[in-house]
Amino acid sequence: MSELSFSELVDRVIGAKKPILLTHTRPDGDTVGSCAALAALFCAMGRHPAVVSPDPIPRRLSFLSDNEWFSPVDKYPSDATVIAVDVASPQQLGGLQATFTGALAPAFMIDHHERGVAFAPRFLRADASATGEIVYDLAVELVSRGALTAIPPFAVNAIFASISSDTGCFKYSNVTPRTHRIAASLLELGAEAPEINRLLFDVKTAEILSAEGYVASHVCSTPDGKIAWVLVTNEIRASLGLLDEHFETAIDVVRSLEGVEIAMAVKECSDGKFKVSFRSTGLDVARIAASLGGGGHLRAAGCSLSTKTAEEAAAIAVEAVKAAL
Ligand SMILES: [Mn+2]
Repeated sequence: MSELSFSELVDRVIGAKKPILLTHTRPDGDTVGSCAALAALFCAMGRHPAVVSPDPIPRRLSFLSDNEWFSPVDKYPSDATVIAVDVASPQQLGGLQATFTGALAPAFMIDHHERGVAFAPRFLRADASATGEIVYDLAVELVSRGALTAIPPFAVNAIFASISSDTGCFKYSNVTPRTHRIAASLLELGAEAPEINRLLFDVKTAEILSAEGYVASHVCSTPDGKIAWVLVTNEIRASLGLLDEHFETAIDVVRSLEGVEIAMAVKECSDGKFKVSFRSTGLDVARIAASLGGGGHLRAAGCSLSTKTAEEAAAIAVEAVKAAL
């Protein structure tokens, strides 16, 4: 698959008459925020965009998705321009792969995952902290080319949300000087940063607090305390009356434990496999995840393992980490 230059990307965005934007599975603030921002840009250009997600959008992101663009569509026009946003691999389209094929196959992708797999012509900026940084560049370019008179306020907020989300509120190592410069420009454009950050990071539902409480008291670790993990099975979720989406911050709880260098969350998925997420303070976990058939970023990656139990999946992951340490 070809790699697009930035100007080719802008041409394709301007040429997209009936845009359909796709998020990745288990949608996060970057994929949802970037899609919402792009939808607002398309709308301002007189198009009628739609956003489609393979999984439900978490409630805490409803400030980005509670709008007409995210409402279900009965039938997609066969001449739609389908754009995958922040989707690193075809697997990350989940159940959408079956729908968005043939005439509806993605026309191009916009992404920042260094070890992603291109399944359509791709614009990739691996040094971008979030796909939102690319959407920001796009918005600025659309204005300078005269395709837009200004960046709509909703897009300003959605881009800010996508970047803040993927950088853990500007805390992770993926933050660059450019990330802050873009954030500064967004503030100058009126981004409601305190409220967005409060919604993304400070507000937790009772269910999420309860999930974090469970995780905090069930962290396992190697004797040296450097590798730590938590197991989240269907049985555990059912016994707590919680859903998978309530455990999204589980890995953050694990990594907050003093001395932990590699944190992992092992979660049983609906397909019976176990999804292992990795976070590290320095070790290249993208490589470890790739060796187990997954992928991701240097310090945040994941893979899916077909073991019988969560314990077996954790054991495989721990061995892979130990081998890499
Ligand atoms: Mn992202």
